[in-house]
Amino acid sequence: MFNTILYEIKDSVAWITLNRPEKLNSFNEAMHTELQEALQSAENDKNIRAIVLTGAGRAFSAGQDLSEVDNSTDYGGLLRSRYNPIIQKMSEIGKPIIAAVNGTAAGAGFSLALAADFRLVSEKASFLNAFVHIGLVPDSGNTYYLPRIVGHAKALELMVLGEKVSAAEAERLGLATKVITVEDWESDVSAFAGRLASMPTKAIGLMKEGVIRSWNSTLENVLEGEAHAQSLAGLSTDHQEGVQAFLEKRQPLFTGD
Ligand code: T3D
Repeated sequence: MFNTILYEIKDSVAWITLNRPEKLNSFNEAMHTELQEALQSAENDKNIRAIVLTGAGRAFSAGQDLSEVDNSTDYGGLLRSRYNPIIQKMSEIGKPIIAAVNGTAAGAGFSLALAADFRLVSEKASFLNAFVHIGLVPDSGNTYYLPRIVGHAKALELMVLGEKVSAAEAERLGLATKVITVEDWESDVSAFAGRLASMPTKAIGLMKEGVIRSWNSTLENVLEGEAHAQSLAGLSTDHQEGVQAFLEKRQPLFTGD
C-alpha cells in the first residue's frame, strides 16, 4: 500500500523502511506523506510496542530530495507542512522509537535519527549535518535535539563545519546507543527492538513525555509532572505485574497494558 516506504509488523514491532535506495532514501513528497501515515498507524495499533525506522540500501536517508527543490521553493512552508509534523509525532508517540542507522544519515536524515529515542548505528554508517554545504540551516528538530545529546559546543561544531561523523565517533559523542557490526546488524537490531517491545510500554511513553517536558520546565513543574506520570503508571497492569513478579521472585511478563 506504500510506494516509498516498507511497513511490516513482526512480534509487536513496526518496521518502517525508507525505500528510495537509488536516491539514498532522500525525502520527496510521497515519502513524507507515507512516513506520517505509517507512524500514525503504528501509534494507533495497540499491539505495536516498539517502532524501528531504517533505510533500504546503503543509506539511512540523505535528507531532502534536492532534485525536488528550486529557487521558488517555500522552505519554511515545506518544513511546516511535511517535516515538522513527523518530528512532532515522533516525540508524541508513547512507544519507543529506534532509528536503525544502516548507512549515511545526512541533512534531515540526520535530524530524523536524532528525533528517535534510540540510535542503533551500523559500523559502516555515518552522520552528516549537510545543511551548511548548501547554505541552509539545520532543521527538522536538529537544533533542538543535537545540543541536548552532544552539548552546545559540539552541536555548533557539527552544524557549522558539516564534517562527517563516523560510527565510532558517534558512539563516543553519545549519539549512538550502540554500534553494531555488519554481521550482527539484523540480529542485534531485532533483539534490541524485541527487548523494548517486551517492556512496560505505558511507563516508557510517560518517560519520553517527562524527559521532553523537563527541558522547558522548572523543578517545581517537573516534580508535579513526575507525580502525575507516576499516578498513571501506577494504574497500569504492567506495574501490578512488575510488583507481583518481584514478590514471586520471577521475571515479569509485560503486556503493554
Ligand atoms: O524545506 C526544505 O526543503 C529544506 C529542508 C532541507 C532538509 C535537508 O535535508 S537539506 C540537506 C539535503 N541533503 C544533502 O544536502 C545531502 C546531499 N547528499 C550528499 O551530500 C551525499 O549524497 C551523501 C554524503 C549523503 C552521500 O555521498 P555518496 O558519495 O555516498 O553518494 P552520492 O554519489 O553523492 O549519491 C548517490 C546518489 O544519490 C546520487 O545519484 P546518482 O548520481 O547515482 O544518480 C545522488 O545524486 C543521489 N542523492 C544523494 N543525496 C541526495 C540525492 N539525490 C537527491 N537528493 C539528495 N539529498
